[in-house]
Amino acid sequence: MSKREQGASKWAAALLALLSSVSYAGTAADCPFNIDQSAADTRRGTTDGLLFIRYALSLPSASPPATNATENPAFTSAQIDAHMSAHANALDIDGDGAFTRFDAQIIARYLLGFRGTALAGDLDAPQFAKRYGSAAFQQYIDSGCNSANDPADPRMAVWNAMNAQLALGTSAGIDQAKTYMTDTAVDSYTPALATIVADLPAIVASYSPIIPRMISGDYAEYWVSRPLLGSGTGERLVHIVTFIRTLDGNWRVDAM
Ligand SMILES: [Ca+2]
Ligand SMILES: [Ca+2]
Repeated sequence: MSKREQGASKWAAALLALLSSVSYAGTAADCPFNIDQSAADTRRGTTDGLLFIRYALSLPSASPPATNATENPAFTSAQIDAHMSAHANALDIDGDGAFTRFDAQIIARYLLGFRGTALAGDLDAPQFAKRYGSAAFQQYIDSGCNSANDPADPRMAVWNAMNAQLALGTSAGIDQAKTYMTDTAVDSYTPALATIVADLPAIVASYSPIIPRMISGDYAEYWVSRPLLGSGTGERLVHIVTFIRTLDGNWRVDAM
């Protein structure tokens, strides 16, 4: 094996190790779907699925017809509440930060055997959903509802990649950063970026992380703040960064 081949082989081994470290180990059986805590750990749409929907609608868990339909008539509302609290992250199927009737609906459908586009093909993704669509929901559940496996927010990934280039403080970096912008943004910001190229590392370092404000279809707005120059009291200016999903399917910064 040549030196170059040895290098490539080491690189491939390192890549494999990295990929296996972020693997989606787990199965749907790891999802905390046995909400009625039946002894047999059975997960049924007509019992557990119904209880998830009742919980999301704030209906009393332990009143009929839920009790009549459950496999474990002895459960209490307190047990349901404890289960929901203990598994809040895993049960947030769309990853919008809360357990809502949307999550309940997907869980109930899954437990009733809906797969593929039948799982969510007729539903719009909630505003702040990190996971979109039937395939993403099914993969999340099939792999054990482990939110630690969540992919990065695609808009944050674009923002961070663009800023990593701007932070180089070079015109080559600016050119690379433009690949993360819409044509409109490139037209708007190219002249300004050229005049502040040397200051870019400090400017980028002063930004806060971005926070989602509104996501709707192919348009998204995030908050970002930066220190107010000359403020002795730590005042910060808040800006809105807008993203557009362009025709190639990639999110790009449109205004900042
Ligand atoms: Ca059950
Ligand atoms: Ca949710």
